[in-house]
Amino acid sequence: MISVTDAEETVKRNRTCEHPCYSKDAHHKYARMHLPVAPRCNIGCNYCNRKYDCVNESRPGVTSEVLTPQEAKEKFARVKEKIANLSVVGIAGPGDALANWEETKESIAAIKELDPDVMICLSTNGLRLPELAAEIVKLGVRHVTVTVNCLEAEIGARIYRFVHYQGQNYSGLEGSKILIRNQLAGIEYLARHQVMVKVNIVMIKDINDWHIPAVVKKVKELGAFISNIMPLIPAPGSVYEAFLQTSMKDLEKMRDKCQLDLQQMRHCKQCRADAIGLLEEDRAQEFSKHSLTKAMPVATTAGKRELYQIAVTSKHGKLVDLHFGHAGEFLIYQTDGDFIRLLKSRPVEKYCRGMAECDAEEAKRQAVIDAIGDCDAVLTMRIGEQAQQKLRGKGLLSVEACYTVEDGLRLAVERLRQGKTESA
Ligand code: CLF
Ligand code: SF4
Repeated sequence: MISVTDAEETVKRNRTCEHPCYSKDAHHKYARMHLPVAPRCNIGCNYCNRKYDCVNESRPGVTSEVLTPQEAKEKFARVKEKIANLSVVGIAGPGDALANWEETKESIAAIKELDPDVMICLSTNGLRLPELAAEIVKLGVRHVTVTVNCLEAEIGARIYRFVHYQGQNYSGLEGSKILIRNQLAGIEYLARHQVMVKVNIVMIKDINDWHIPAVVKKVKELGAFISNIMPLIPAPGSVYEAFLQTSMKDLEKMRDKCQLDLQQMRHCKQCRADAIGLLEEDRAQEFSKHSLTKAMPVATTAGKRELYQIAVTSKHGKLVDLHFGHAGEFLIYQTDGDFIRLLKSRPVEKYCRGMAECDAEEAKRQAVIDAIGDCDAVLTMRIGEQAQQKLRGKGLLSVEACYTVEDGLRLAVERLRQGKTESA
């Protein structure tokens, strides 16, 4: 049994208070950088569409560019120069960090060569932990995330389609058994060797939601430091594409319950495998391979891709999940459907506080419409006909969508282009 003093000592030694994901206090102060050097995966999660980043750590809807370890090293040098508070370099996909161990290992060595002090963080499904945990510890990695969705193979068989392990393909109960066994053994080993283990759990209604407290209890027993219960955001094209997205209310309830056993991460941004910067300010675009060779389009002249300004209603900046009238702020993006850049957030006074009051809030509605009058379109979950008409009068297109902000923005750009073609 580890004493409280020993645990505190380990936290200090590992500089966990400088890790923006492990420490809530650190997430406004310290930046992380992901190196997308791990494209392949060795299991098949039913919530995953491999056209996207690993959903165990990211939200669906974006695919990160893949770098070689050498490119990762060069990118790290560029980022380090510009972001002084960079404390962590993470490898979190786009597939599984350990399913691409050679690239992952090479990248860690390359980064350490440039900066021996930067913290290295890995995220994995845990399948290869029993064979690689000792090496991970030896490389000086002190923060590892393992996604554990269940402890029972019967549940696992409903979540994982296949497990590819040591040259063999396993499915159903057999595959899940191997995966769960390896995840738990790996967590125990890492924790015993003073690695701070974060356990991600994807909360899936009627599949594993009822079982999550047992998972948290078990991983706590094995020495996990924190758990991060994440919502299922159904990825199009995945087996679970028709499943319901986990509601934030249910998620918070589950976190409250599990908090009694283990501290809960509540500030996760489900960021991209190439995310850079503070958790709430992703600067990935600024440092992408693309940005080195192609400047952001700035003109709206013929022959160039048009750049649009779009106002988005979103609760947390991930999904288009707010009604137009319920928005207390608009996120203003600049995009050509390819490049996406968050410019600013623009606060407004909500005008709709319930059906009864809606009509009486005309002045407020007008103020909201004026506040986004410089945009080309508004992207929102729902919008009334009157508000749409008023926006049209100001030259703004209304686009309703109920998906990730990135995909919604692409759809809005398509509609804006169609509109141009139709009126030409
Ligand atoms: Fe990256 Fe993950 Fe390390 Fe953080 S992210 S590998 S632990 S450095 Fe952080 Fe992003 Fe949430 Fe991950 S906010 S998705 S928890
Ligand atoms: Fe997809 Fe990640 Fe699962 Fe692999 S571990 S199948 S990349 S969600």
